[in-house]
Amino acid sequence: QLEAVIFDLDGVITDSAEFHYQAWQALADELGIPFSREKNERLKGVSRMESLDIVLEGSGLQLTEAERLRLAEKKNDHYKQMIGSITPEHLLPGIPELLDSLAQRGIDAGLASASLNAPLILERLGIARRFQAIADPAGLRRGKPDPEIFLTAAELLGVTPGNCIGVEDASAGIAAIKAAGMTAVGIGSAELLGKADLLLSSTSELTLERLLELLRK
Ligand code: B16
Ligand code: MG
Repeated sequence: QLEAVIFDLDGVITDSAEFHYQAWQALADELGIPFSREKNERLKGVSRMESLDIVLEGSGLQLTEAERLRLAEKKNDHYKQMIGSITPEHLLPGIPELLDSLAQRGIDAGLASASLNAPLILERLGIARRFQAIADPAGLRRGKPDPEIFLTAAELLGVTPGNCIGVEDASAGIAAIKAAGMTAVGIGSAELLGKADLLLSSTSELTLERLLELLRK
């Protein structure tokens, strides 16, 4: 029986990846190191400091921890400036309808995003109050593919992992959902998300009927 749906943010609820890309690209340009949209793909679902390591990879730059923190902060300041322009129009298709149906049925919505900016983005999207729990990535020891963030969200909601569906657009995220003992829905290509229990090409296909049917099986 479906008790809760636990969502990833970037790539599932909204496309913040484009803003992340622009902020990292600006930082790389300033440092005079190569960066591209292709490399940006590797940053999806990855924490801020780990993302910085990927951006700096092969640059030959030797930085102290303080310098790395300063660069991450600089990128984040720029990113925050950009997400200030997010409005409810930036919600991916089908998401507002799904959140409505969940509320009507009394099924919980949880968030399992690696982003420390997630609460601010949910506010900007106008859906913050739709979520009964938001796992705080700052308090976690391990990132996806570790199940910790999904298990934390389930614990905050007081639900059984086996009665939860997790929705993700990254392969590490699907692995995290499965490791948590939840049912995984992937948004994207089979190439990347082959391990998902249900694969959809767009969030517009993400309906409550489909999710209920998935747990009935
Ligand atoms: P922040 P998700 C992730 O969000 C992004 O996909 C990833 O690119 C980003 O580095 C990470 O959040 C941390 O974000 O710098 O805002 O803390 O996909 O887990 O919702
Ligand atoms: Mg994501």
